[in-house]
Amino acid sequence: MSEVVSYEILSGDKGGIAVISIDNPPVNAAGHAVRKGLMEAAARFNEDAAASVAVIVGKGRTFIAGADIREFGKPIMHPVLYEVVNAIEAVDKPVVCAIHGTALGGGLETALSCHYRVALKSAKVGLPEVHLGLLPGAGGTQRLPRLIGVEAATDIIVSGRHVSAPEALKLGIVDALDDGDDPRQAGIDFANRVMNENMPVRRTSEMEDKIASARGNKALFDGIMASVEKKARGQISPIKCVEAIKAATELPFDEGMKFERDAFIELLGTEQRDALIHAFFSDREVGKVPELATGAPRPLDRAAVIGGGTMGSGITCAMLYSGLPVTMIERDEESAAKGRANVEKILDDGLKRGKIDQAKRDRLANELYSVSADIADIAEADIVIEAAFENMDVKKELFERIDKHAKPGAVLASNTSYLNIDEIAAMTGRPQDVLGLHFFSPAHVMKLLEVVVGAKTLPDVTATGFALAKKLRKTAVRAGVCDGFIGNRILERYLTQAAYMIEEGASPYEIDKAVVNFGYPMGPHQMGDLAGLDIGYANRKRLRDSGWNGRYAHEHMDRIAELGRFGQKTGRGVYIYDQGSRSGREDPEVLEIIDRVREEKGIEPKTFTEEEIMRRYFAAMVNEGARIVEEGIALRPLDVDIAMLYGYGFPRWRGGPMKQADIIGLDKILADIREFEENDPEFWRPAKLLVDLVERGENFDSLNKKAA
Ligand code: 3H9
Repeated sequence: MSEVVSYEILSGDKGGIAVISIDNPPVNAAGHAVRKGLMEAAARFNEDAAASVAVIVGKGRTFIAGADIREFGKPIMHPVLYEVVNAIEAVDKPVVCAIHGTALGGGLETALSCHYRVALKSAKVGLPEVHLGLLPGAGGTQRLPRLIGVEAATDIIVSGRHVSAPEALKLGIVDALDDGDDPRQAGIDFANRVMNENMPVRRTSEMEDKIASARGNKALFDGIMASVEKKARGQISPIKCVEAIKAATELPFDEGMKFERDAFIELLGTEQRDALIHAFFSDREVGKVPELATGAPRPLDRAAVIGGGTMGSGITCAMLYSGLPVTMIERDEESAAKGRANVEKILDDGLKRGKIDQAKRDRLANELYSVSADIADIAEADIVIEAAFENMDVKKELFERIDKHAKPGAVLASNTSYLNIDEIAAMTGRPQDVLGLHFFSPAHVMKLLEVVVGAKTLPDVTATGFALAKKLRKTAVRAGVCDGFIGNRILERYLTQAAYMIEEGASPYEIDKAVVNFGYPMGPHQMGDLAGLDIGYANRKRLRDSGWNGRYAHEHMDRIAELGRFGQKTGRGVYIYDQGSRSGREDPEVLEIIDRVREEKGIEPKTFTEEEIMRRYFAAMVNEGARIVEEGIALRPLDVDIAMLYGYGFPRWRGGPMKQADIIGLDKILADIREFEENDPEFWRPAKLLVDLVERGENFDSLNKKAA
């Protein structure tokens, strides 16, 4: 047999059992060798007089995790998976699939083509192709509705979610659960049952009952399509999924398979597929940083957080949820009580949302969490995270005190979002133990953690930052020291560009609309209103107080904030929020404020198209991203992409700004920058890296590949 698929005969209760095992680590992806091996095994079993039932099972940690994603975009090699699954289903004797780990995508499609399915209780199944810009291309859209009905199948296919084995049993995706932890044995036991109970060959493709009521039901599909279109917001693949499921109800099975196959091939060629697969692999590459090769993480059994405000309490709860005991430090008893109240509010919210139950809420609040007004209580902590006011003097003074009380070997982190970690580290006698851990608000929710590595930070300290992120189920991105690190440095550039455009004639509402239509969940002004306009105001003030005197175009935002209009929390910001409403409406007074600023500056407003707005907004992002890579602040372009995807709402189906720039073409982005540079040379100096890449005919992804 093939190297990755083995075939053996065991004697069962009433005849031979052919055990077909897939062994293609790490996740048994159905690459060419696996497909070929399965095809041969199915043919062999069909002819094999020594076996009356077959079991297909995966070796190692999982059943098949899907098609081999690395093969997408390369020439197609037969047999393709849909040929394989059809061949398995066509076998004349019963085939059982034993599922453990995950049966995802092509893995579940393989299982659906078997005549029976048994799963370990811990297993998960799903069709996550939509997250890769695809649809299930090996019969998933045709077989799953036949097995469990159109509505349940649509939910699973369009959401791409993982379904637990118990739910899969309830829905009818699997026939039985096995209590043990050995999938091979579970498969053999089920095969014996098939023999003992004379269970027949049962082909999913021949099941028609569950789709009968959906056949020709226009209202059903119109409803599904309308809701999917609303959620998809620009994404193609969810729409194609619904079309293929509809085809399952309208066409004979073979024609439905062809419909699905054609749609799959069409999606394979899209930019969205390219972008989403880039995001998939970048998720995994971003954690591969040099320090992890040389430094093992330090212990992480107890933490201390300095500060109980919004950030401090969010970070505390993120750690409590992961099971890490936290001591919170505040400056006096009154602030300590406020800190506790902030933490309890988050935990109560978690309880309300069903994230935790009452017992867990009480254990986290009373056993894992404590608060103190004495900084000496950080003495037991393996990691101390300072989340105090964003002010260099405050932080310096705190780190001097932290240095006095933290135990030797403790990791000392600052949650600064802009400030120089090296200056902070220099206040201690152990700068090698200091790093930045930049959490995003709300810290118990947001996935991104920037791990900021200082000039003297030891590799094992950086490794501890990454280990903490993993424990908290966050995505860590390594960043070097500079004002704003990766994310906020880029944010500052595109917000500045937005402010320039407003000064020149665009309205904040036009900018938000363009950004939302690009795929962001909200525009920068909607975001500002949500976060609180007082934060940006304070940051700008900090910058100007520190002597910065470049071109300034945020006067309108300053004036809005100075009116006490801080956004949603005050009912008014750039938008007006009618009583209790979270979606704002446009405010004519804001437009008047902007008009007044323009008049004072003697600017004659001009109009902007949505395309003009996005070209400038996006080019500002890419140019700064390139500079950040060029300076080594980000290791690779993919680190910039991941930061913007997880911290700033950049649409995943565009892959991140650097990937999107590759897709558009770096020569076009550079041409845009050079065009803008003619009017504003100060802002638009093209990044050297961008110029070099264009000259060499390379792109950002070529840098990712070189670094791999
Ligand atoms: C599909 O099936 C299309 C079909 O409908 C139609 C075809 C015609 N291929 O995530 P991990 C690598 S589309 C290639 O760290 P975990 C991964 O890059 C597919 N490689 O482990 C990593 O490599 P490295 C639908 C893959 O335990 C290593 O395996 N399926 C694939 O945290 C370990 O992965 C999916 O979308 C793959 N399919 O999570 C499922 N999968 O070590 C995608 C993984 O070099 N996979 N790798 O960095 C997953 O969701 C997770 O990997 C899984 C395990 C949950 C399985």
